[in-house]
Amino acid sequence: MKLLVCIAVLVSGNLFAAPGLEEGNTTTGSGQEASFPVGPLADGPVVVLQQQDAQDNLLLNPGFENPIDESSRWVPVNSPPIIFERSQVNPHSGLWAAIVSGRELQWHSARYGLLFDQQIIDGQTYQLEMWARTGNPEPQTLRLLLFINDDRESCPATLEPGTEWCACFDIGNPDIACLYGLDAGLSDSSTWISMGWQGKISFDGTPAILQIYIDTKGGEPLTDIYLDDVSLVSFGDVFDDGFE
Ligand SMILES: [Ca+2]
Repeated sequence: MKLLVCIAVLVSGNLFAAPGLEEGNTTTGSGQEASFPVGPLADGPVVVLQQQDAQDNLLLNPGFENPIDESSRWVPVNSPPIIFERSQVNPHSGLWAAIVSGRELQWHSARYGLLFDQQIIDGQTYQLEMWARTGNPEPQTLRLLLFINDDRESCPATLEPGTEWCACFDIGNPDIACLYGLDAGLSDSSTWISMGWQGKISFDGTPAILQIYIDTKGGEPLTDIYLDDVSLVSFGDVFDDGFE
């Protein structure tokens, strides 16, 4: 079993050795959720993972306490008009949060590119959490999303447990990418909410884009989005535990 696991890791690792794995080339206007078909709800069993199995947070500058500079894995989509910067207005923790402003469409946000550091291994289990709030006093729904552009051209028949919906659409050239709704919650300008998901991240072929982000459900008003305390931890290949 050890040998099999090692082979799986090596093969998966090669996914990220290919050239052209550029993050952030999603400057397309076709990604509005309003026109998405909504896939089936996941109804499988939920695997409850123990925190002590988790490794450290894989994400850089997760609380935005350091400047957003050229080393940042966050990509503002689209910029302009999107502005992604730090803010000291009511952070969730520490002195700083991040703010996405200038949104003109629902899908306008800042996305964390997970391919930069080659940390996601195909088929392994991860736990994701983001804290967020809106910039408006009236409550609005925020959505936690996983965006994958690989060889898949339609939603999987069975969604990973905990995934609320899937939508695949043409991002141009033509090229089909899929968006997965991981969590959602009501927020307003004074209410930070935690959105999270845990499950297996899998690819069909080599992913060209692998991003996590938060946007708003519905249209106007297109509120600013504040982000803070983002984490992604790996649980590895949980189904091999205890069999080695
Ligand atoms: Ca912070």
